[in-house]
Amino acid sequence: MAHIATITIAATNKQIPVPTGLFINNEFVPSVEDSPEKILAINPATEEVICPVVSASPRDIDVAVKAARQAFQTTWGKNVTGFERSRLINKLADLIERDQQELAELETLNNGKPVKIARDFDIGDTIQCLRYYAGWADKIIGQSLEVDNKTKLAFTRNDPIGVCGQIIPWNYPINMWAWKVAPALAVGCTIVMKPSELTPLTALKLSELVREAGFPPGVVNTVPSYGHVGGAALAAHPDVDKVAFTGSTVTGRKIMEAAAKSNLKKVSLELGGKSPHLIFESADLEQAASWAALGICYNTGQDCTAGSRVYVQEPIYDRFIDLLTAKVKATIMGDGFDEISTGGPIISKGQYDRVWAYIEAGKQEGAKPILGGVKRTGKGFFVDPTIFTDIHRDMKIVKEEIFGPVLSVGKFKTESEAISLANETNYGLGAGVHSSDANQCMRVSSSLEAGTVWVNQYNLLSNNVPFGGKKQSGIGRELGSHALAEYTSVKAVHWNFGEKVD
Ligand code: TXE
Repeated sequence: MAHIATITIAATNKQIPVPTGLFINNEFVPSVEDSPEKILAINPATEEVICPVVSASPRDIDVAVKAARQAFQTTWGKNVTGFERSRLINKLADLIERDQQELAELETLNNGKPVKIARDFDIGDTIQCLRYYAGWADKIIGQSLEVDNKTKLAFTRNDPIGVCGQIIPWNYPINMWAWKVAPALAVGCTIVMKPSELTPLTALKLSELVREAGFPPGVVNTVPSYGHVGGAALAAHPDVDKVAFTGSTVTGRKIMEAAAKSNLKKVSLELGGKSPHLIFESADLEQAASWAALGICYNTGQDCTAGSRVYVQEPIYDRFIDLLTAKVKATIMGDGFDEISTGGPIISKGQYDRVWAYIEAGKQEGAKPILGGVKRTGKGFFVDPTIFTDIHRDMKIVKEEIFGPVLSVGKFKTESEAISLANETNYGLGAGVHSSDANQCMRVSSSLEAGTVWVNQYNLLSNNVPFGGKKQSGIGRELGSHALAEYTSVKAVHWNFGEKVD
């Protein structure tokens, strides 16, 4: 197979060359296997195949890990200054900014999200994320600690942890790439990145930019592969020092197990959620309805912090439902190349079937669909936003992550009831509170069991603010200075400048 596919974007009639090999040591190479597996990249809006891509086997993963190890020990790791790491990461951000339109169109083709959203939000945030961590690269500092004033001093160094396996999902392919790559590069780690088999194209395109930016060979390696093949091999690899993962809780568990059974590599996991959104009677209802609609419709609900459970205080319930329904109705799930689309299709046939199984379960278990819940005909994995009322805590749609635009709305009487409904989940990723009573916002936000709480807004993140989950939503934190700790290993040096022993 040639290692470049020329892809035509029908909507713009543009041709984009996309590498389709494995990116190892700054080259796009074939698999070491005689007859390698292939991944078919698909456009979820049309169900058409975009192009085949090489899928890494466990032996390919081993080659990539060796390249990353070699780079860590020679050109990167402790052999490069923070100033140089910063310069290269900034250069990469500049190149992504230069190519943002092309990257956005490729993201839309393979993921389905609207081009404008891909460019202005996903890629805009990616550029900022890289620049944020470029700023940290020359500020990785340790501590100097008093042990015994006269004869002893200890100090700490935050060493790069080493070779990092990074396994990312398909809902924000470029964004998740940046969240993982930027802090790892900033501290001096080398990377073997496995993008999702559903969305391998932009990670490969970004790899070209890594090379153009001037990173030494082996610092970033990209190995598209199926999860149970390349992902599992990476998680179990004895020479990978850390694995960072975003995806389902089920897979997160497997990754932790593989890490434990192999070399006890460090693990960070950003997993699923069933995030609650509490609307109190003093809230600005128009605003609360807008944020709640965005909470479930953004990225077609394929969002780990999707606000998929909304609980409304009884006196305002009817009015809120009317406002919410109107806002959700205004969302248009369409082809991402169509200017009027505010959301795209579901990523794949598998995920589409999964979302529909939940909608059917909701109906069967007695929840009332007040919007959506009807299948479209025609091509593309489109699901219109669906709102269920008359829900009960034991229903599947209330308990499990759906990962589609499917919202459950319930009622509560008191603040304490709202908090206990919100926390009634194994997950703990995000939560929202809407109220104009500041004391109530403070009380409720401190009682919510979630890694992120939004007050009078929802789903907005910032590269300098940590993000991650409690309970079964994950381990560790991404973004902010917290992410640096995920990629470093603290070394304590005890120094004796006076004490003698006999
Ligand atoms: O996820 P997987 P799937 C949730 C969401 C969704 C469900 C299933 O609820 O409906 O997961 O989606 C790689 N060892 N989220 O099946 O399997 C895989 O190749 C190592 C939440 O797509 O977790 C991909 O790169 N890696 C979420 C990545 O894991 C493995 C985002 C994610 O796939 C592997 C996506 C294995 N054994 C789904 N098996 C979020 N938190 O944002 C798979 N992978």
